[in-house]
Order: sequence, then C-alpha cells, then structure tokens
Amino acid sequence: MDVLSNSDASQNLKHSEIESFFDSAPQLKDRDDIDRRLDEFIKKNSQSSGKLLRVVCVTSGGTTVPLEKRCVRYIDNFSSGHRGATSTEYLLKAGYAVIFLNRRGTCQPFCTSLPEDPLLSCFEIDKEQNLQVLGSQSEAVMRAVGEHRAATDQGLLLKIPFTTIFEYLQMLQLTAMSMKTLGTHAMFYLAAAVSDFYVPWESMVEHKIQSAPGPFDMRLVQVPKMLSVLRNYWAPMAYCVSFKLETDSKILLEKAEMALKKYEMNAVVANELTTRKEEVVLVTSNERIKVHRDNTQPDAVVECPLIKLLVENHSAYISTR
Ligand code: 9Z3
Repeated sequence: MDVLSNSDASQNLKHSEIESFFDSAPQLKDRDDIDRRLDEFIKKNSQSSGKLLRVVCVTSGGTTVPLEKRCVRYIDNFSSGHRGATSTEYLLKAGYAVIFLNRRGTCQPFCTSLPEDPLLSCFEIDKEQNLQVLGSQSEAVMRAVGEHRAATDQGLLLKIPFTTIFEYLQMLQLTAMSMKTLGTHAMFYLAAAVSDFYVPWESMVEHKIQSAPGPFDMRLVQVPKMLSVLRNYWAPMAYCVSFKLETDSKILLEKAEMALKKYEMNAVVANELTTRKEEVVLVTSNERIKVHRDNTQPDAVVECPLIKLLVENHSAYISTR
C-alpha cells in the first residue's frame, strides 16, 4: 500500500479536483478554432530574424457562474475590464504581442477613452446623408481606430472572449499550453476577476429555476486554484503576474505575499477596490513597490508606470535564466 505524506495527499486531492473540473465542464464549442488561432499567433510572434520575441497573455474582466445549464441566471462580479484593456495598450507599446483573454462585453484595448456608446455619440449624419465623426470626438476616434488597426494588421493582438468560469479556465489552459514553447519569454498578466465559487456542471439543474415560496438553498463549491497548475505544469518557465483584490486594506499586502509564495508567482499586484485606479502595490520576493497614477496629468493611468516596472522585471528574469 502506498503511504502518502500529508502534502502528497493534499496535492493529489487538488489534482483530482482540477481533473474533475475539466472533465465535467461543458466543452468549448470553438475549441479547435481557438487552438488553431493560438498556434498561428505564437508561431508568428515567437521569433523574428532569430531573435526571441515576447508574448503576454492578459486576462481581463470577470467570469460568470451559471446557475442553470440552460442559463437564465448567473452570478457575476464588478470587474469592468479597464485594467486589462489599458494594460494591453501599454504592453503592445512595450513590444509585446498580446493574447487578450477577455470577458465578452467588457472594456476593449484602445476604447477606454471613448464614450460608453461610441457609435451613437461619436458620429453624426450630415446633410448629404454621409456618416461623419463629430469634430469634438475626432481625435479620440482616430487614435482608437488607428492604434487598434495597427496592432491587428501587424498580427500583434489576438482577442479571445469568454463568459463563464468554465470557458475561462479551459481557454487559459489552451493559451498557457500553446505558450509553453516560449519559455521565459512568455508572460501571464492575470487581471481577470475569477469566481471563487461555482456550481459544478454535473450538479447543476437543466432548466430555469422556478420561483417558490420560502428561501432557496444552493450549494457552491470552491473553484480549484489554477495558479499552481499554471506555474507547475502549463507554463513552468513563464513570468507570472497575478492580482490580489481586497476591500479591507489591512489584509491586502499580507494576502498578496501569501499568494506570491503559495503559487510561486513572480509578482503579485495588490489593489484595493476603491483606489484601484489610483494606486497599486507591486509585491515581489524582495520588495513592495507602491505604484501611483501621475496626478499631474489628467489622462494618466496607473497601468503606465505599472507596466514599465513589470517589463523591466521580466527583462531581468529572462537574463537571469
Ligand atoms: C484585479 O485585482 C484587477 O485589478 C481588478 C481590475 C479586477 C480589480 P477593473 O476590471 O478592475 O479595471 O474594473 N484582478 C484580480 C482579482 C482576483 O480575482 N484575484 C484573485 C483573488 O484576489 C486571484 S486570481 O483571490
């Protein structure tokens, strides 16, 4: 009989939780197509004239937890996708090719400074029935369209949308496995707000939950933590940045440190809900750096200095390996 140590036993338990999550999750409808696009993207962006290039997977927005298989209701979270979209712009500027794994309908790169309904608020129809950009919006529209077009025409931006926690984790796995060949030149920037609890597919009801008098009980189970699988199996050499969000600033840094060690991340970005656009703390094994938005510039964003620091840290990581 095999005798397992406590840590072996808990490791096995985690593995079986992860296996059962993937085995029972509904298969991605467009899995082959995503796989093909990822492969082409990585092939194209992994080297140029013999020089290794850098590719980053940015995850963005929140995952949903469906409550019914024929989903009418689901649990969601607040994430707007602003962090992921803005960071993507700065990572592209820094020379990375970006796989943007994003929640459908959330903020998109190059669109964050446009009004919420750009089609209706940035355009008008003139007397000759031609569609025109409104003068006041033309600079913002030109910049957004031009920069987005440049990134896509050069094949530097691949967008993959998800909605549910099932889609997200399967897509993250596909992405990570296809980035494995990039070794240390791969970066993961995990800004998506991933659900902590979910209803396993096999225990989910098929049809819309009916209203009934009295309270309704539902059992949610913990989503298996994929960060350690990412680090140890999917992309072991990659530079991994995860995010820690708290609403209580007193526990934030301690939790970020714990995540750094437990999941062997290269860096954890600690942020608090209400101040997340003003300030974050970059936690690494040897330092905690406060990163602020430049308050003297009206359009400045905290992602600008944050990405600069991370790119430097990634360069140092590549050169020491
Ligand atoms: C973050 O902490 C992101 O910075 C935000 C960005 C979601 C706060 P917005 O999308 O907000 O710009 O509106 N993301 C990670 C949140 C998360 O789920 N972290 C997990 C945790 O805290 C670890 S993977 O346990």
